[in-house]
Amino acid sequence: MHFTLARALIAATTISGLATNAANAAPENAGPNTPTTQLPFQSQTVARFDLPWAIAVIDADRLIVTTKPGRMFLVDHKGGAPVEVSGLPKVSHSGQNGLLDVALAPDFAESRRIYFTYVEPGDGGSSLALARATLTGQQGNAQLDDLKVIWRQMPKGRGGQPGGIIAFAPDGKSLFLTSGDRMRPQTAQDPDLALGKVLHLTLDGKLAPGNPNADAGGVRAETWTTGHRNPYGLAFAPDGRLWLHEMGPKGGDELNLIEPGVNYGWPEVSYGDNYNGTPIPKPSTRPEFREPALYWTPVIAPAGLAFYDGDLFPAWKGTALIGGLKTHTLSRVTIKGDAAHEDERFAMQGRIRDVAVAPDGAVWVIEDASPGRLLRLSPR
Ligand SMILES: [Ca+2]
Repeated sequence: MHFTLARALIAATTISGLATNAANAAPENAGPNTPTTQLPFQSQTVARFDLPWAIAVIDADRLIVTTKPGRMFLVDHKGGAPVEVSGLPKVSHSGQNGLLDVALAPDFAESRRIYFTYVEPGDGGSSLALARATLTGQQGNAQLDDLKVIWRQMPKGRGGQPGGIIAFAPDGKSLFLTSGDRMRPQTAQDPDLALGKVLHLTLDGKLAPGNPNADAGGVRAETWTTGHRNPYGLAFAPDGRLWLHEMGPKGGDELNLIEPGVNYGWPEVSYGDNYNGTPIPKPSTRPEFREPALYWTPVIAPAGLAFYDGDLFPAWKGTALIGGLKTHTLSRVTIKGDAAHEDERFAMQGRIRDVAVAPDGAVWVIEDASPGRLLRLSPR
């Protein structure tokens, strides 16, 4: 009992230490976590797609699925086969590029508006684009109307790692968008390029008021945070704070608490090394860059991020669900203050590309494969 008390006192001291020096707290490496095959859920395969990329939940039964080659589908898991949505723009599909994220507008119930991202072809290569459209049609027939590209990354160029994740502010009045470095690492530190950044925009894709450099104009004004490599996860926690994960190079995948004006260090620092084996300075050597809350070496290749707020898995309440492309897993991460801990990692037998939580508490995931499964997870 005394031992427990002593441990509790040490823990309390450590936590207060973290609170006073959050930016420089040494993060935990979750890389050694071992996947469990003792799954607390059953997986129902609802549909299969060619390279599905993102899912957006409409209600307990219906969701939208994008595929990287450029198609979009409506799924009703109590209805028939998926219905293809027509009216999509031409996308540049190659490697990691293609049709990317999809998200319901905050007022979707009334407006039927959706937002989506894709890699747009054009002179000089391709670039990330954010579009908005109205989803119309009945069962068996769906299309996008009033399609408008509301934000474009310029200039166009080459390379994968596009980012492209959309997260709406909790008040529904603005949005956050991740952009990857397109495999040109130094761009992530260039304040005039919308690469390797989190951007904060209005619902019309314009500069959102209150940004840290709102008076600077151009990309600088749109930028919320700097120094990201390839973020495929962005979501608000139940307490209203914004979290992002991003893929590292050889090692050093990161989970980051996103705060305005902060520089997260890529490519100057990383817990990983370059693919050719040359080392990258570690974050502790450059205190001007924010440490991740958690990192993974070896990597999981994180994709998809959703905070569980349902009732079907009571033990998961408030925790983050993260897919692992490389590890074929679904991770569950608990966040306490500014620290994060990977509680468990479920073996999924597939490259998990996105994860979402439905209003009935079921968890939906998709698999990066052709065909790739759309799975509904519910308690055993
Ligand atoms: Ca970093």
